[in-house]
Order: sequence, then structure tokens, then C-alpha cells
Amino acid sequence: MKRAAAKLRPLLKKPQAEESPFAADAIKGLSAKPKYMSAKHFYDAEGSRLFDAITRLPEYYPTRSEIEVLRDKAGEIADLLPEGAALVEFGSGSTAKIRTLLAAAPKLAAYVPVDISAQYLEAEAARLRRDFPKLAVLPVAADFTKPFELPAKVRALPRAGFFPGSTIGNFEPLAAVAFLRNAARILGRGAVLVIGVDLVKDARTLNAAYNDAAGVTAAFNLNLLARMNRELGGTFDLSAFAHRAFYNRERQRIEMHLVSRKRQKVSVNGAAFEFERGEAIHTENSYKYTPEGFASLARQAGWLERALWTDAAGYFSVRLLTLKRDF
Ligand code: SAH
Ligand code: AVI
Repeated sequence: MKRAAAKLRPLLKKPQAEESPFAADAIKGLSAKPKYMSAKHFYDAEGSRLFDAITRLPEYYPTRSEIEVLRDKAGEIADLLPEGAALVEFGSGSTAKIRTLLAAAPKLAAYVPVDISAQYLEAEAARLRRDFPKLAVLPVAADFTKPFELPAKVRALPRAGFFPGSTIGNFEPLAAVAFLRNAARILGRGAVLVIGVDLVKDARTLNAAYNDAAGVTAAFNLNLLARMNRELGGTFDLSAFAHRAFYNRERQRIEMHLVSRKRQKVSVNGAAFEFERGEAIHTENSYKYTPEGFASLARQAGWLERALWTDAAGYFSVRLLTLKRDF
């Protein structure tokens, strides 16, 4: 009896706003003027797969540039990590980058990938365990903008943080400071943080990276609507929305939007939303920093920059931060 009821429930009832953070954020963002959604909701299993495809696009330089730095500087970075440490990666996604560091730092005792995309996280952790059988791989499915616990097994170990990909750029600068403070609390006294930060550069290179010819970034952006259809009973017609991405020079950020191609009404989680022709949902910001700009932002959060490396083209930076003594 009980089992039959549990099976029927999803058919009878779509998640209500108070039951799911995604539903609550969707209702809030679509009710706002201008409409917006938090970029963290891109990442269901399909969104993670599409992001992985983005990292292989010829136009998307950040992944290639960062891997160039990690490969060239792996030894130097490894030397600065504490012996026997647990390495906590924020927003691990596909584990391509960490593999470079793990290969250079056999002194690490444990690896804790933290990601909101739970299914993808487990699959990647399983692949890593097969390839690094001596390493304790302890995934944590969590939203890293909220407080979360590290696994009990690593509480007594020294900690290092890894935050690659310039995911820090998807936060508003004030939220980036808040994130770095939270990371300091989670990692604790004596911690180091290795962080990837995309740099300000010419608008043409930036615009191309978010408007690829194959349309993968457009599919990634539109997946947000598909996800609302799948999970929140949304009625979005994906062909009635267009991907729009551009560099906002004044604010030093790429902005991504989904623009309504016509006047239309859409329902999500039982609520109706109206769109004018040309009205947009602002789906993501990707801030770009100058070398000094990011160091000063990190200082506001209690971190000091000990090292800064860039790729040969000067497109992308990897920094090693340590906590101020009085933290
Ligand atoms: N580190 C990888 C992936 C970057 S994509 C790389 O550099 O290529 C951003 C990753 O962060 C995704 O895997 C996404 O699922 C995760 N993510 C985004 N917002 C998050 C949040 N608030 N909490 C936890 N993970 C988040
Ligand atoms: C994950 N993050 C750093 C990517 C970025 O470049 O801001 C997400 C992305 N959005 C479009 N393409 C890639």
C-alpha cells in the first residue's frame, strides 16, 4: 500500500516551492523584474554533460589555458600543499583538472570533491577511485554557497582547497568575498587555497568563448528551461527563446540571457509568467579580473596571495592563497 502511494506521488504532485530550492528560486527569479535565475541551477546531469562539452570547444579557452598552467606548474603547486592533507575541491564537475594535481602530489591523503550535481559527482568519484586506488575519495553533494560539513574522516587532517575553472567568476564580487570567507572557515587555520581566475582580455576572445559556432553554450543556457520543464512541470517552448551572451566591459563580466522571441505565457510549478517579446531571463554572470583586482578581493576575505601563475598567452591565472595569520 505504502509503496504504491510513494510510486504515485510524483505523478500527482509537482514539487512545491517550499520542498525544493530549485522550485523556490525559479518562482522568485521569474517573478522579479528583470527576470533572473541563479547559475548554479544549470547543473543537473544534462547540464554537467553540456558544460563538459563546452570545455572541449575550440572557442572556450579557459579550460585549455588553466590546464596548461596546472601541467606546467604542478610540481611548484604540489610543493606548497601540506603533507598528508585532504584536498577539498569546490565545484569539481569532471575530474580532469584534479588528475594533474593528484599525479604530482602523492603526498595528499584524501580528496573531497564537493558539487551540487549529485549524480555526476558520484560517477566521477567512482572513476577516480579506480585510477587512484590508494587515495581516499570522499564526495560531498552540497551547495557550496551554504554551510556544509566535511566527512568525519578528514576532520583531523590538514586541508587544502582547490577551486578551478573560474567558477568564482560566477559570483557577484561581494558574494565571491563571502564564498572565500566561508571556504576559510571550512578549510580552517593553516589552509591553502589553489584557485583559478579568468582574466580581463579583448572583447572578441571573450565574446567568442560564450558564443561558440557549434551552439553548445546555447544548449547549456537553454537546458535551464528544459530542466524547469522536467522537474517543475514547466511549459517552456525552447524554440521560443534565444541564447544571448556578451561582454559588459564596464562591469568586466560576460552576461548570459535567454531572450523571449515573442509575447508568451509560461507556467512553472503551477504559477503563470508572462514574457514580452524581447524580454530576457538573466541566467549567468562570468566576471573577469585583473591580476591585482582579484588579489585585493581575496585580501578582503582574509586570504593572502602567495603565488600567481598564468598561461603563456596571459589569458587565465591560477593563484595560491594562504590565510592571514590573524584569521
Ligand atoms: N571544476 C570544473 C567544473 C567547473 S563548472 C572545471 O574547472 O572544469 C562549475 C561546477 O561547479 C559544476 O560542476 C557545478 O555543478 C558546480 N557548482 C556550481 N554552483 C555550485 C554550488 N552552488 N554548489 C556546489 N557546486 C556548484
Ligand atoms: C563554470 N563557469 C566558470 C563557466 C564560465 O565560463 O563562467 C560556465 C559557463 N557558462 C557558459 N560557458 C561556460
